[in-house]
Amino acid sequence: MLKKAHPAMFGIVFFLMFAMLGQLLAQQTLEDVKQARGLDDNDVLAAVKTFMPRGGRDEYFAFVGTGNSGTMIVYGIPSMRIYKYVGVFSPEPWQGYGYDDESMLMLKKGSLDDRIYNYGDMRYPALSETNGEYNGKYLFYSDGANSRIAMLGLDDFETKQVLPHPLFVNCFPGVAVTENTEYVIQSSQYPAPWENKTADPEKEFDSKFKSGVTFWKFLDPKEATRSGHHIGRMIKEESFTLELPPFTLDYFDTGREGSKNFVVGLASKDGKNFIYVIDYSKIQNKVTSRFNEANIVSTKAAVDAKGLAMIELPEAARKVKVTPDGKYFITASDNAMVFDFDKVASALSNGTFSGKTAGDIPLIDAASVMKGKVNIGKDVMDLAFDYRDGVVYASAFSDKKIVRWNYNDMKTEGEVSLTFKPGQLMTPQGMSAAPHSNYLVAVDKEGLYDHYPNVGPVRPSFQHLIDISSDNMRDIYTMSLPQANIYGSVSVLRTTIKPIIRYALGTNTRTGEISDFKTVAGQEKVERQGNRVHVFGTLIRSHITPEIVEVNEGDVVTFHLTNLERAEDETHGFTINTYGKHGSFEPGKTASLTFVADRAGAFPYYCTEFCSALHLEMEGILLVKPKNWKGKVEKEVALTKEELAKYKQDYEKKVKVIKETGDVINGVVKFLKENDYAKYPYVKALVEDAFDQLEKGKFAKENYEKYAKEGKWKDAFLWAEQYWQYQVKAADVGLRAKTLLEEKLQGGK
Ligand SMILES: [Cu+2]
Repeated sequence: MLKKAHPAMFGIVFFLMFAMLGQLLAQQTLEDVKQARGLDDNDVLAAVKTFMPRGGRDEYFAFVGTGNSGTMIVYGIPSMRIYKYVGVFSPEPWQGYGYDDESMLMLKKGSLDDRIYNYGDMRYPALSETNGEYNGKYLFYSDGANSRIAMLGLDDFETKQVLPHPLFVNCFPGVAVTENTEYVIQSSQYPAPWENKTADPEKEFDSKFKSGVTFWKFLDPKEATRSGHHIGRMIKEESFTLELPPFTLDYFDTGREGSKNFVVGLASKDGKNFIYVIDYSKIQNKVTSRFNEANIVSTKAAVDAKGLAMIELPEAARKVKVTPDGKYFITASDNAMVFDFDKVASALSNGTFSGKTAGDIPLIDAASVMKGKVNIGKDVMDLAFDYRDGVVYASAFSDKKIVRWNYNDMKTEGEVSLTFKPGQLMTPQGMSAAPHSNYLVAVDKEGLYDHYPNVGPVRPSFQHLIDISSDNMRDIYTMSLPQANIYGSVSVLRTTIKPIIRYALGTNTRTGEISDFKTVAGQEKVERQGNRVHVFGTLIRSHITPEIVEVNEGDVVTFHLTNLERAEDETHGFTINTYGKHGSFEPGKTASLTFVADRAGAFPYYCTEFCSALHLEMEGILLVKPKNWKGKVEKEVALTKEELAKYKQDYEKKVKVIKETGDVINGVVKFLKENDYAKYPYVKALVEDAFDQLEKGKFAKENYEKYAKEGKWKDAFLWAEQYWQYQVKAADVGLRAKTLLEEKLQGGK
């Protein structure tokens, strides 16, 4: 079997034998491990650079689309730990995304004809910006496959808006934003007809097929909504699309500072390669027609307004990116070409053109606006910027290397050889005015397969973390991403993003508004109008209320559920067996699940998220009564004297326990108050959670006291039990607050 055992294998075997003969339980030293695993100092250094100690936080959040899976992955740099998959263009069952009514409505409205697509094509995201720098509030994605655009809120890392493109049936799977996120820009990729969807591709290509660049107007409300956070919106009515002749469009970028009104992008037609240059400030008020509620600016109107020109490139490029200072744009091509924005802008405004291309779009002579070019290597794929003036990285795919060069002096500064063909590149903060410079992330293609275990013909996608903090650039970590076809990514300083930990009670998380179906404890109910049944329920450890719901076969049923939790990380899931419905309810969230009860029977519903030790108790039954079902007629059965006495006894016992639990809580409260708990924000939040639980239990206390007075011992006992549940939760959170406070006091921090 072990014909060609790796030398390290012998090392491990010898080490184990030695360990077994000697001190069996002695801890290995660093040197032991290095020797046993065949590691050198560089390996150890790489491991230390990416290791995240307990309590440590990554410096950056990175966002990468999964391509056709239609979801987004959030990971940390430098640990490269994956934190989350977020549903964007495809349903995502864990979050109930595309399963609850709210997200289904959003996804349906976001498609051409109310259908829910189960995939997407998402490659190059853009983060929202203020003055050209990331503000950590929103993230945008384009769906190349199904012509959609999406906005995610970074306060909760959820998709908030999906819109269908009113004109394109095909989009370039990338977006860019203007300097203050006034516009989110999306373009077509392959030309297609707009108004009349059908046209002959051979006879009518030049007359009926079109391409275009869309400026989606984005509004970020300055005032908080009732839910306490901001939700921006792309507004179709205030957006416009520049119509272009049938060019195939590719990657584009936006200017900043002096070039802030510009968009530059790649275009090709009839074997020729161009960069289109748009000055949107010149064309935004030049709408010439409307179709499908979309504002259209014709090519001619844009040319007349001096807002559109093209530059013919001497060789094809795979990217065009604007430098962090906004002075240049550079092509990712074997000879990287650096173009001067000032020169391009004056050629456009002075009408200094060298000819025309399709659609009478004026051509700017490339040589007259080019600062220069630098030979990088073979099949250059992408560029990324550093914080240092003029520093740029370029990936040479077929040469398996990344080159560091400087666009100020047009000289190369160094390179790193790789074991794979590098594709897309990313530096943290890299697509903003303020890139950082310790790390470079590169997409792996055709990495040597013996570097990774074989998992069949379809491989995971790999991204490499390259340490660029010194002249000695090194590939220090390989991250594998399953369910992902990786292209571009973006990354922002983690502290720029301010995530929430709970929603205002009753929040519709897609709109940020308080849901009409918000339900608070004690107000759970079932309402029926004909065959339409609305269940208003609540979720809280460790109950789903109501616990039994009876409907008739054929009823249209909606479960409107609210998670009453205020504690951190207390999400509850909800599913009804075999009905294909699933929801995720983060603390405070309200969402609805609608279905036709078309299958008779008794169907358990339960919490699908491991929420506490009593998680399994979160269950109930949906009884779907078949047509003509008689069932058992419930009669109020009077309790016997003995039963009543037993309930009274149980009740008194429970009240005693309540008193004891109350004493524990009071002791904790006393300790917390004596030690100024409010000075410690995290402790304070926990204490507020605890009081919140007690407050919610008040109605249960009122009920048990009332029933006890009336001598209704069964009801009194059941309500006392309910109150105690709230008390236990409050005590649990309170004790966690106490422990934390003790730690703070001892640690002196
Ligand atoms: Cu639960």
